[in-house]
Amino acid sequence: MSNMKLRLAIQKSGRLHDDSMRLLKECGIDISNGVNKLKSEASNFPLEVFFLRDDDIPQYVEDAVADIGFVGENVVYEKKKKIDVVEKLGFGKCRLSIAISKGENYTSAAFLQGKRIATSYPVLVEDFLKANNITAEIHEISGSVEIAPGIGLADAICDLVSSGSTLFMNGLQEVEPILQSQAVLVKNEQLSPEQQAILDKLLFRIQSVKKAKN
Ligand code: PRT
Ligand code: ZN
Repeated sequence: MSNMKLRLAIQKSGRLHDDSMRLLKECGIDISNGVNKLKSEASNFPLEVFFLRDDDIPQYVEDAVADIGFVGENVVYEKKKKIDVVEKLGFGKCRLSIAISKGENYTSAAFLQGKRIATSYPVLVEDFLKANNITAEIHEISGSVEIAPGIGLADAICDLVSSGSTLFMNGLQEVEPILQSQAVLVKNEQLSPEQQAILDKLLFRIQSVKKAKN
């Protein structure tokens, strides 16, 4: 028997962490999750888990520092790394949407022509604008995007939405979802047959867990 382990990258802390750990547990995989640990090994499955910032996961998987990762589709498609999306995981559901001030009237994407849009997702917003033949100014900001219109920094924002209450509390209305997102399993494009065999076992368990929930 080989002692090869598949290396999985998951979010260290944040919205996807607990659900990622729970999914592994439901797959019958035991991982000790020491606080402040960078990595951990499963005791009963050939898996090593790396705890990382979600934004870094696509790069680590492309570079084969990790073989697979659990990460939001929003991050996968924003980063445009050469990795494969293998399986939807059913948690971390949200949408990336354009939002504008409550009083304003949005009838189509043409509303955005010549406007300033604040976002942490410049690549996905640019794709959306191009697809709609619109020219607008994108202001990339890393957090608290929803306050941008209120302080005069932007005419519109593009941010993740789940319940909608953040938008509501900031006097904004969601007008255009541009991407539906959830956590997915991604993999490096060049797994060895041995690594792929371990992944297939993991996928079989993940699919069983998903089926049991339906
Ligand atoms: O530290 P690290 O870089 O790893 O974490 P992070 O702060 O970048 O990400 P984190 O933990 O906030 O989110 C991780 C992932 O969770 C995202 O990339 C999405 O794939 C997913 N996800 C699901 C969400 C949400 N739902 C969500 N609602 N990520 C963020 N939000 C934020 C949103 O940005 C806005 O500020 O929640 C607010 C809106 O929520 P509602 O319910 O008020 O609409
Ligand atoms: Zn992040």
